[in-house]
Amino acid sequence: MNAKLRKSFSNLTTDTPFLKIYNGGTMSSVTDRIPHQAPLLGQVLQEEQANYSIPAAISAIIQALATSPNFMQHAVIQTMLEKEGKPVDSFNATGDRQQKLDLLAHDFFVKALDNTQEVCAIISEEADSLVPLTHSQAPYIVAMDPLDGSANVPINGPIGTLFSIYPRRTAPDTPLQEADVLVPGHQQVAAGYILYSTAIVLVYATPHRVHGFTYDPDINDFVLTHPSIYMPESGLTYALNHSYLNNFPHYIQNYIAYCRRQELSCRYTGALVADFHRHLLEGGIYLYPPTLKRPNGKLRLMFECNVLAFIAEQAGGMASDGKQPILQIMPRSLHQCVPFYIGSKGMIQPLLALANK
Ligand code: AFP
Repeated sequence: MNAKLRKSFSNLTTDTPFLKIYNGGTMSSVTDRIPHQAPLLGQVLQEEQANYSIPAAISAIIQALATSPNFMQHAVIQTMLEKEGKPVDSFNATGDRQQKLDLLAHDFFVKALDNTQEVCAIISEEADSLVPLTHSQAPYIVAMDPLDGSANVPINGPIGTLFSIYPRRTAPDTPLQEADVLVPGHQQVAAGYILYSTAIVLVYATPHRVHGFTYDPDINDFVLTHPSIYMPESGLTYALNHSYLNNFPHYIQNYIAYCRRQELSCRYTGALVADFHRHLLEGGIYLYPPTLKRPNGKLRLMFECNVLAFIAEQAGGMASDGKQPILQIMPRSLHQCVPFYIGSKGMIQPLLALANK
């Protein structure tokens, strides 16, 4: 520890606020490192419970999902060490090649959520149908994409996990059916994502606020680094796969021409979570339009679009399929895909004006 920092620590007493943040941390463990002034995930969730009546079960579910950093980092590293980053011969319900890591991540989250005893079933991008959990009477259903951007794993690019929490609509003693979870995204009570990149970040939204946290490996916890996020009205980047440009509808081609005239930068990582995170913080727009090969686009309404649309709307942004707000779409099937446009209001609105001309 440098002399200046040591001096500032010598003035500390056990009543100093940041020491209390460590709940049980000792003087010796905290003096080994620069202190956080900011609260931890559990504390923020507790505050949401107290001030906004967010049910304790929602906190428990988010905290269970937040246990993934160690697992995910080890699983990715192990995959690379064992040269198992290459795809295996298995496909999920929408025909994407599944990597071993996709399935490991799915299993990890199923166990973590089952342990909360608050979730009666999961729907997952990696499972063809509803996955019932042990506590069949529990009040919530979680929709998730356990591993977004799996094609980035072999090149050590960013990857993510997306999740939505829905209240169970049917009586606890009735058997749950797939139709029970096919509800529009505005019925989510919370949604979020974890972005695994050089640092690991967790963002969650409730109907009240959107908060961002950064994982601190020294304390194995998430620290509040981005309180009450508001998505800027506009930004300097757009994200889409340019190689399909000639296959996009004309209004999309016109919109991209407009972006290029404004000299906006194109930034596309191959992981929706990473592209969205940039736009959430700095403004921008992400587009996955219909193509000839994929007339409904590639992204799944229940596992990707609804999650991010909920976060975007709570943060002042917008999400649409070109015709209606994403959160209003009544899903027809678990793995339904929809065209997807999401980002800053000031960038989505001109796109919708072109779409509806
Ligand atoms: P994978 O999880 O199969 O890698 O797909 C990632 C994704 O769903 C989304 O995160 C990307 O933005 C998008 O697909 C990339 O798709 P294209 O390769 O068709 O551009």
